Amino acid sequence: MSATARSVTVLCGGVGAARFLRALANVHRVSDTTAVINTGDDTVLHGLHISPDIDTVTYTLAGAIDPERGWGLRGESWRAMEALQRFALVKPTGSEAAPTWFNLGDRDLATHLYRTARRAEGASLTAVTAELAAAWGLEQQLLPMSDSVVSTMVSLREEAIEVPFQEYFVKRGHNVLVDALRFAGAAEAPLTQPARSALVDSEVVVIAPSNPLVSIGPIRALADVDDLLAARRESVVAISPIVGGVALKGPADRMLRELGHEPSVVGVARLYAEIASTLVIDPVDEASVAAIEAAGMRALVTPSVMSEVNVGPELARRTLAAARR
Ligand code: FO1
Repeated sequence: MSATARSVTVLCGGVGAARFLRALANVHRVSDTTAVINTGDDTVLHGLHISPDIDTVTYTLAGAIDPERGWGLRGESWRAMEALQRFALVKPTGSEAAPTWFNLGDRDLATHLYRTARRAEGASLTAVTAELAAAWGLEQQLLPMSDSVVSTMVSLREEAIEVPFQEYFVKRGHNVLVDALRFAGAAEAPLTQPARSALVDSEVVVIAPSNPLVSIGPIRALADVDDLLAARRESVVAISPIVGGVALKGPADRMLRELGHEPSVVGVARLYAEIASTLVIDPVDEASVAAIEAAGMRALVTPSVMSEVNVGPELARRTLAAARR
């Protein structure tokens, strides 16, 4: 499947993007929907290739996500993780074996086993992601942003070290001050051909309500992406993940502040003004419309908190309409 004049492409992080794609399925053909998904969060643990944002999107669209956590599978068991605890006492100092700070459910492990085995056979991440989506019966085209390794690295102020994203987010509970971000490998990582086609040929591009710095940032750091989006800016619409100065999920508000951005819809508009024409904001932020326009974007005011009943499909419908105006 390739992008067509009727298709919609969504730039995605994890939970917020997954919920938007689920809502979009009510108002747009799923077979004409492409998700280009951040892989800067990917990690290797136990020798397994784990792609958290791809899996969050896949499980959510399949109706299999754990709704409270927003990651992993619903009704999951944790026998493998419990069994790993046995080795904690015998593990030599300095060994990285059997980490238990990153929780992999028993059935979720099957996804990582399959991805890792297929990668070892030489399959690209794009191919494996499509196979996993097909296994869950999905019709959307799910694409990793690149087949090359890109790693989001986070500089921690107090410890004065740089760590891979999951060591910041999960190991430290994103509870520490951040100094800087780096997307290692991004400058040399090409967009895949299907991802490029999705960005160039689709009718509409939506930037999902994901963290602009660590979810959308790695996608934008790939060569050409900002230029491709800027060239079609009129049909690119972003949905703010910040509502009333607070992140819908995760540490985006704190991270924006710590990295010198305003943790508000206006701060989000300043980050996206060069690549998107419209910012979708919740009525809570209506007073910021003039400031968003001053930052160079139109504002579309519509309820955007998708955990509230019936909000998602109307948000999706109005977002598409804004891109087509
Ligand atoms: N997030 C956590 O806060 N703790 C975990 O133990 C954890 C495990 C995990 C396993 C598989 C997976 O696909 C995601 C997982 N996540 C976990 C979520 C994930 O690491 C983050 O939410 C994203 O990387 C941020 O987008």
